[in-house]
Amino acid sequence: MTLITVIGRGHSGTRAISQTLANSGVYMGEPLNTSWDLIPAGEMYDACRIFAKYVDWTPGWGVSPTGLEGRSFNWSWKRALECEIPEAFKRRLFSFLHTVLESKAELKGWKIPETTLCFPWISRLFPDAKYIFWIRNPRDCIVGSHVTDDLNTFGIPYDRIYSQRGKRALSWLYQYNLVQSTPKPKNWIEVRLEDFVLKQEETLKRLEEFLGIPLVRIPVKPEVIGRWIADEEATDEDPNYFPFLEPAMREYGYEVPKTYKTAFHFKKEVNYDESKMPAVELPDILTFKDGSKVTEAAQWPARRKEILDLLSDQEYGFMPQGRADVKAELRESGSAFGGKAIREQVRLTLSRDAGDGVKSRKVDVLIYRPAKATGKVPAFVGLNFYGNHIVAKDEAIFLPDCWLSNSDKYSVKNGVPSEAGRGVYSDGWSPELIVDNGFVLVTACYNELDPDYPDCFHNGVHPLYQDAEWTKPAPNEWATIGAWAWGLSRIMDYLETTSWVNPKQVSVIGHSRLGKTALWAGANDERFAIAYSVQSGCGGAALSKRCIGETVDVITNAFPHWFCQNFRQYANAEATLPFDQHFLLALMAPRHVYVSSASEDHWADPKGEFLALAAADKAFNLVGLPGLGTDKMPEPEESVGTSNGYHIHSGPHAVFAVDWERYIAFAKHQFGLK
Ligand code: GTR
Repeated sequence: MTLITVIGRGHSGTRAISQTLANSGVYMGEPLNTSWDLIPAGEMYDACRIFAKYVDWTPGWGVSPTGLEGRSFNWSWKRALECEIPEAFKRRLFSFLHTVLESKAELKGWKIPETTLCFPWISRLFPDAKYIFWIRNPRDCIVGSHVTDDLNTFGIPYDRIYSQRGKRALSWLYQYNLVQSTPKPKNWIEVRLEDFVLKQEETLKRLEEFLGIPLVRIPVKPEVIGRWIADEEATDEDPNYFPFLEPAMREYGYEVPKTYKTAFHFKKEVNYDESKMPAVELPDILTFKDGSKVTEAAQWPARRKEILDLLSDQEYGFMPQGRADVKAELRESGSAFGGKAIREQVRLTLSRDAGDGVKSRKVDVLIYRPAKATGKVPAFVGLNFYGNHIVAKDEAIFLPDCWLSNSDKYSVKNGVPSEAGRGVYSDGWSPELIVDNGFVLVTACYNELDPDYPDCFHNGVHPLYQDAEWTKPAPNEWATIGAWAWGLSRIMDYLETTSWVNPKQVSVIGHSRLGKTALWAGANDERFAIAYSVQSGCGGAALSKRCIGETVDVITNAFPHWFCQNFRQYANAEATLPFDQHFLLALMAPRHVYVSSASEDHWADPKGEFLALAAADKAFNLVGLPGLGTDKMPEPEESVGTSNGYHIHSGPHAVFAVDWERYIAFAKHQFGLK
């Protein structure tokens, strides 16, 4: 029996060799489509996604115009090459190939373009097969669309690139690199489509020798070669050449252009002009799904649940079900701020068994609590961007060891933090002010919970809820904002066990994307007494339907991992949103919510943030609270509100001590503290 495997990225012209094989008496399985592909391919795709869970990748540091520097092509297949092939993979692959595998034919084989997405395991499972590696000039491959264009579809992370063809080219490169990084099977031949078409006789002779069978000559069309030359759809943003293809092209003897143009940048025009704003009609917080009206406080829990389910389903994804174990270990403690505070550094280990063994993730939490406090005191809990050491100039704080993005301001180079970052954002966290006012500050770096880049949900806390069969998120499964918010709740689990936090007086707070996170944490976890949104903007406090500043389209393209997939359907279709962000703020009723904006932060649409909070009053009023109590936006530096609060500082997208003074005053007021 001879088994023949054709491998080659989609659009390599593998149809030509499959047809040749099929016409030469090789059984290729069934049913086959017109490209001689085995169908349906669902099981094969899922098999590829299981392989992808064994691929490691770190994002690059920014985008450069050439598309080379700053970009990461560093996928690592070490784990995939060394691990035992998972049963879940084998089951899916064998089920996809069953007609071929069960056939008694003397000559059989298959062609699956997606083989190049899991080649190391295919070659290990079929070491004796004859492998035909089909190559084609990548410039021709990327002119047309293919199911593998966006590697994310198959669970493989990559540097964001907005160009469609850029995505395709990266996918080409990935598949090529993966094949190159795999030990070659003993029966291996490489064939260029160009040679098959232009030098058919010579090429088929080589193939006949390799396979040991005669092959029929099928008609070939020379015009399929160099089709990029007539490519009229090429633009600067979607060209048919990318410089990162060069090494592979040289290796296979394809000519590399001397000059080329690429435009990687995503220049999306956003609107800041209210006169150009679409008409905004806000869905009513107090109307049930079935159209009936919510008229009394007793109905609020039911309506609240409907809203929470709606936002889970359509925007942030549902939080996972089932408890995770939280273990706390005190790593360090000492005195800080001249004896006014006790500093504690606690490592939380979050663990869970999703059905295939316990997985865990650690989170290093920094705590400052008032030294003179007797009994349990209120607390602020919030995630930080660059590590706990940025919060205070305190030598004792451990530098973070999680993934970090590069930043000059926070002194992170090539992902490594440095001493110079200590206390860089102490104004924005104001730990001493917090402690002086009798509050505890609790913080951790958000990347510990889920590194802030699109990784197809393989890292961070998501795997705690994925078993060996998990292949891809459902369209309404939790995403990265969900993971961060979930982590805040786990920190809350820990705080409830301490002797020094009053669990009824814990506020959750966050800036920008972490402000979105704080609101979502408060919405899901009713233990948080107050949620503070600081310049959270689109997907946070700001109304999406206004389309001022950042929009659903922009945010879901730039940060596809923050929201669940369902949210993307509202990109450029905000009018069809069955909710807006006032629903999110309303979820804090009957508790409290505080929104703060910045006058120069047009990207976050300060007015849209204020209007959402004002519109949420309906829910608070229903349960007998005054809420914000005004729909007149205050001037900068003026605070408004009663049971909810709002202020806008004059200045940029940032947090200052003067903001903290207001947050603290608001919490004291709500908690009846002096
Ligand atoms: C921006 C993003 C905003 C905001 C901000 C931040 O790039 O567009 O939604 O969240 O990042 O988190 O600093």
